[in-house]
Amino acid sequence: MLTRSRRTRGVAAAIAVLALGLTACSSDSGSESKETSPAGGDVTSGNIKVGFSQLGAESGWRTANTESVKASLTAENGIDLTFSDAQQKQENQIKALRDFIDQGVDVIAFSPVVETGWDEVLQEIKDAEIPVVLVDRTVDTHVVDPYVTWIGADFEAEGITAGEWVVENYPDAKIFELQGTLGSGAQVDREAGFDATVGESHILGKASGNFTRAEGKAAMEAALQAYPDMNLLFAHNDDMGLGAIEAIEAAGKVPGKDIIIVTVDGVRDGLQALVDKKFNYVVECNPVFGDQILDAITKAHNGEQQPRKTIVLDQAFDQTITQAVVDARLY
Ligand code: GYE
Repeated sequence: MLTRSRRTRGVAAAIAVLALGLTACSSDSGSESKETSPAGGDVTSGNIKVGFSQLGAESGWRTANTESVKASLTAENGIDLTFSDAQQKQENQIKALRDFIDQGVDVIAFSPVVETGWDEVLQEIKDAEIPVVLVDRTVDTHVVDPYVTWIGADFEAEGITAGEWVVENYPDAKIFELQGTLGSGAQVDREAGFDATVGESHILGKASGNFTRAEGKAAMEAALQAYPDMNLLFAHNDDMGLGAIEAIEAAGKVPGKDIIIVTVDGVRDGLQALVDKKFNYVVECNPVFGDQILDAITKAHNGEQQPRKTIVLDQAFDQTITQAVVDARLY
């Protein structure tokens, strides 16, 4: 039997993100980095040793999430952090997790790039009796109780919210869907929620843009050729939608008019595109939940009870958004 962590749509279960304030962090070169104390020395005694495997740096969302994690998992907050960036490669992530086991960290936190393929390493972590805090994306594994708690967004609800807006405003839409990284929780669930809401018959075609601007642009260029009737794009994140704008303009069409654009995330550049009337609707996915990750890690280390899942609350924006809202955005 597969055990799969499914999210409920219940807003009652949702806990709003209260974490505020980002600090600037130098971007990671892609490999492991040891966070040090302000004085520059390694932080050790008394702190909780945490290995955090981030899946990559593919999007504005991911950059903001990494900044939030690094701002919260500090020596001052009782954490000795080893941070590792897997550059969207599962094999890099599995290697980082094995390194964390070898280092004897107290808690492992990670955001899995795709849902499957974790059975072996999760079992190894379990055998080493290291608690796992799952961040953002989800896993699909045979391992029983693979993690203590999961914190992330309700991706299926995000897809449904996007789909409901389309059904209400463009009931006859001919849709092209730019998918995120294939097999990731964010792709699988956003697509399921959206497709079920708008109805498969409205979807002309789909292709993955791997959650990046460059691949989103390339996939959109091909789609504009393949589906000349397309009049609405649903992109699984802002970055791919922003890449698509370039492809649409290069093809002599007007984004936001000839092709209506609906995206997920709500990073500053995405919301700016909404103010500029190039995007039409953006479903938020809030990446700033480092404080909740800190709380979950501390509780996991102390063996305290905590909810099995915490859903980060999202909202949605249309073109009535003001420049002031965009300017006040934290990420
Ligand atoms: O929407 C996208 C990022 O997993 C929620 O990953 C995250 C997604 C986010 O690349 O921009």
